[in-house]
Amino acid sequence: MHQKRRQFLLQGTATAAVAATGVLGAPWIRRAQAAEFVYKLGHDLPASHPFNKRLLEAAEMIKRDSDGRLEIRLFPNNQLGGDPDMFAQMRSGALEIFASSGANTLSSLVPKTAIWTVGFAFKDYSQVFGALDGELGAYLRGLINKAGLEVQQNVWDNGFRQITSGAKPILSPADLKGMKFRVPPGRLWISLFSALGASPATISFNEVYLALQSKLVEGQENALAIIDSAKLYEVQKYCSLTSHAWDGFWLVSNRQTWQRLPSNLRDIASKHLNAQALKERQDVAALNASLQKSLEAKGMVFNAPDIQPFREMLRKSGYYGEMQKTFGAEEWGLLEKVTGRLA
Ligand code: X2X
Repeated sequence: MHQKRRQFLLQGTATAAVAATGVLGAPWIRRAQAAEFVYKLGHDLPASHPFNKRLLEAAEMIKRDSDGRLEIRLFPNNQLGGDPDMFAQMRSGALEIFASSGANTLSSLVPKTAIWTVGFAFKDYSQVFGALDGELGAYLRGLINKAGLEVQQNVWDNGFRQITSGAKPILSPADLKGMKFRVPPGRLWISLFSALGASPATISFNEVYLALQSKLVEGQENALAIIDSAKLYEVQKYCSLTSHAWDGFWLVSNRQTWQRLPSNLRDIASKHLNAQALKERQDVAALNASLQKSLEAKGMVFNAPDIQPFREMLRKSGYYGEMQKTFGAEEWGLLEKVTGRLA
């Protein structure tokens, strides 16, 4: 149908077209320009974050290579709702693609995808992507597929997470004791910050700025690229460089929705989404390495605490043993293969 319409437009003049269809006002022009498939992609990061920028580029390339047949429309910044809402929309097919942190909403359906939240597991990016582009990633994608979802191969980077606070800097676990502390929705985030002595509350990202501003919570943790792009420095004074956990995003769709696309369009979309994910990883790593200065210029005060007491506290509280049980021997083995022994 689409092909015919294009040929028709190429061959015919406007007059001929109007005569042929018998329609005045040429509404066919608009129809001819509309994509055959319009897929929404929802996520929780600010539009200025490299995540959104690289997705926009992917969307342009997908439109170009599909001859305009597939248009991916981006909805950043929780425009479509909080993460749990978007996750439900994606499962029902109302939202075609959702960028889900495994540790966040996806783990409500596929609990083991939260494994990358394990505290102080990854030491650097080579470990992170060694695991996620390798056996652990393949294993997790298998579980996501079993749950009826399609997932793009490459994980996008959210970054190593740092702790911010309002009233006092966090220099040791003692400073976290009893502190009302925001964590993303997800049981494992609660386990981690409870084990560190804080009093964690799950709050969807779109409500974090207000929750900090109104002092509903006193602190939170996120990567520098988010602290900057979501302007959390306006409502938090201190930043402790703990890199206590790494986080990323999978692009997920419900299977029927994804398979509704003809296979050549699926291939085009996956090719560009996966290639852009690799570029985004570089952007985020570079930003996280360079943002401290500009955040300091905006008034944040940084410290780099010794992380041994934090790890020690997790060990003593039995956190790693509990995690090992939660994830199971096979998954734990795949993680430790890359990170070395954690427990
Ligand atoms: O909610 C968060 O903190 C965020 C934006 O980092 C995630 O999506 C996990």
